Amino acid sequence: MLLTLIRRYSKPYMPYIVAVVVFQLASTIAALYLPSLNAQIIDEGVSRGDTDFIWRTGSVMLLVAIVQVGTAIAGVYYGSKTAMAVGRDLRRGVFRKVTSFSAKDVNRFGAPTLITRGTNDVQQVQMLVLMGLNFMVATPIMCIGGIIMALREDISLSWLVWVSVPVLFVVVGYLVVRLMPLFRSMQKKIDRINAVLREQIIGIRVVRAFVREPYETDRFGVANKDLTDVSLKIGALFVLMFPAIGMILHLSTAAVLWFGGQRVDSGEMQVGSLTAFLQYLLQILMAVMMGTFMAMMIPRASVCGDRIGEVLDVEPSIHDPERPETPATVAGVVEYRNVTFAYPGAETPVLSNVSFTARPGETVAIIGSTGAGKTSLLALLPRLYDIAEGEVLLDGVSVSNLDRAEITKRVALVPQRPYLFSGTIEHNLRFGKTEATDQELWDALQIAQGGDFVREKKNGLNARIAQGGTNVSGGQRQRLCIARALITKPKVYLFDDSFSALDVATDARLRAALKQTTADATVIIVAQRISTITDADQILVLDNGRIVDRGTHEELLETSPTYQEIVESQLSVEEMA
Ligand code: TTP
Ligand code: MG
Repeated sequence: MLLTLIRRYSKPYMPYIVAVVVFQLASTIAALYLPSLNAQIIDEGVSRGDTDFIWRTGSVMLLVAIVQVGTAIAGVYYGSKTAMAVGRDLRRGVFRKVTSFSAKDVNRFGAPTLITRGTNDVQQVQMLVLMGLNFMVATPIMCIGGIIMALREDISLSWLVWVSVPVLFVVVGYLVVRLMPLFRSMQKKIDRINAVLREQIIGIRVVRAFVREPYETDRFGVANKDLTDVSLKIGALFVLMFPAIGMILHLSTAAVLWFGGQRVDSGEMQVGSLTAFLQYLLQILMAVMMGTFMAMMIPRASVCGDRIGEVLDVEPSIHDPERPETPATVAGVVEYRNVTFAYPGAETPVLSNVSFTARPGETVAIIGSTGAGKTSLLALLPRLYDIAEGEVLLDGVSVSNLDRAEITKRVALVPQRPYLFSGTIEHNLRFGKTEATDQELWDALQIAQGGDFVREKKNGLNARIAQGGTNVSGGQRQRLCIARALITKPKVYLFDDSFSALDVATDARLRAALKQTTADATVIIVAQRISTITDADQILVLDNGRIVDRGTHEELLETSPTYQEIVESQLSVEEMA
């Protein structure tokens, strides 16, 4: 999974990768050459007092050193460029995919983990690509080349290489194996922290209102402690790792000096060879260490790669039809034909056998107790969910055979939980129609009874809106959402309890103004207040996902016990007031 991902996303950067390989190769070979030049200077130059030789070899050495540094820098530069580009593209891939998700797909993962996958997980993969590009070429060459060069300097000390390299490998390998499961669990704990934090920040007002801070603090505390514990365990192993590596390096150095020193004493080896041998041994050990470090990153990054891949591989459960149909008319006739719908994973349907028709110029109202399925019913028209049985038709074509763009052109939904995006009022209003003129915006606001409060704002249309629209009141948010829907001038309006946060007078004014604008449109209103819907052409009484009664206000007053109950309950409330 990780490999497929990396391969797919690094393809456009092949030239960079080739550059990295070339530069790394050059820099490694130069690095391997340096100790041997050094040895020549000491053994052939200094010991013979040959100044000429020292100068000549010295300048070669300087040149090689410059090449080594230059190519190393270039290698790291292109490596970083590639890794960052891969990270950027992966993030973009995850983002694009998630935007194409239906509500069902998002629920399958949950928002927090989608966020972690698009950020932290991508970063882990990016890190591996960076490390991989920086060390992939250098490490094996340094290791093998180092061994060859060391043996060339002195073959009888070679046993030191055969002892120290495996010892280092075993020690670092052991620690890495212990670290891997910890890294894996760390990723889950980060998910958990994100989930808790997100929920608490979004629900902060509720937490305050119910004085749940201590409980929530505890809940976060547990998640935080979990993460801390894992990080501490990882830290403990790292604490072991560095002294262990240091000790092996120092012991090897001591051993080289001890045994090599004896050989120098007996004249079997020259001092320059000894220093060169020492440098090679250290280079080899460093390479082994880096290789193991990298090996350590692979499992963690591959966990992350899998998690990212899971998101990228999702085929969105709702997508545009392959051969979309185009309705003959753009009228806005809505028809539900024997619709039965259940939420994914739910056992019982929330809507059973719902049928009704709403024509242009008509207002259809839906009323029913909470949980009756009103919101669910509206969600089927813009195809937020696909239905199990029956058909939802728009201008005579089933919505599953329409391009979603075609649907949005005709249908505007004012959701029950009005949501605004961070930005300005203007930016939110233009959401459905970017080219709308300022006059259009003001007209829509006027109808939605939001003109006054926007005018009162210091910046008017440019007033800031916080994320989710939390810096305007519930009623103001509803009015802005209504205005946003009006601006698109759709054929079908869906108002899901959109007047609930308005006082009775504003509600009446709004409906009067709406009536003119929506005169030729199809309007489906979900409402709680009977007064909102008395003049509807047709009222559907929804109970437990079924339409139990239908008719006008007057008809229902006579025939529908359920409707009468609702009316009575509201009358008595009003009488009390
Ligand atoms: P809704 O359709 O949301 O009920 P409603 O709009 O009539 O209620 P209210 O007046 O309070 O706005 O929900 C019907 C049932 O569907 C309810 O039992 C909860 C369930 N449901 C889900 O399982 N998932 C969802 O995403 C939604 C919106 C509802
Ligand atoms: Mg609802």
